[in-house]
Amino acid sequence: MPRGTLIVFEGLDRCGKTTQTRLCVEGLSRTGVKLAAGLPWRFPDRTTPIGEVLNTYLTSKTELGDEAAHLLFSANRWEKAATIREALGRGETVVYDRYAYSGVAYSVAKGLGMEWCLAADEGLPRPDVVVFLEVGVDEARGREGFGGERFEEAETQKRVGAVFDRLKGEGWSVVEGSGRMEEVAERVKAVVWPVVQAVTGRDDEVGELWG
Ligand code: NYM
Repeated sequence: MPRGTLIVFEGLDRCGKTTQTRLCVEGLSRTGVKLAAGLPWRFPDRTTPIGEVLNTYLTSKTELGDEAAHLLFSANRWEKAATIREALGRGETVVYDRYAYSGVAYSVAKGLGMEWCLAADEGLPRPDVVVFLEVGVDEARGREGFGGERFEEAETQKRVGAVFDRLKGEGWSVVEGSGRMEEVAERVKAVVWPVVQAVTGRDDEVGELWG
């Protein structure tokens, strides 16, 4: 059976990912693409036991060392890895708000080594497309809600953005995230739709990070 497509959205805090993942799912459901239940899915998934710990960390109710935080963010993805593969295997498309790239970007921005950070997520399902919503730090910080959680301050965001720049590669589509949300959604559709069509026509296995 043809597998589903794994679509990932990445970007800085307040870049519009949450809105655009929702609009992307709505757009895909109108086209009749078979979708996993309850999309968009997101990382961190704060509903699992590990996710609850991450939530208390992100809302500054607990402290964690940088290494421990990194491994917990990664473990939060690993506890979903089988679910993702199963959905894709049933031919369902999956849309994620953040993935392993965020894990690496935020941890390397804190000073951890790139290789060490990459290792924890090695072997996770590889996205077919990474939509990176590009919004300048100055624009993001002016958006409602910026500053509510740990890391939401300009200097950290600039460092995170610099690591994302190093991660951009094959399979990434950088989409200009400023402008009206409908315009951004059209730009997203222009990069996502051809990938969904291409994957639907193939009968291959889902790949693995960091291949
Ligand atoms: N974050 C997210 C990490 O530091 N590492 C990760 O692996 C992931 C997935 O969590 N500031 C950070 C980035 C965000 C925060 O994300 C929560 P969101 O999309 O605001 O819920």
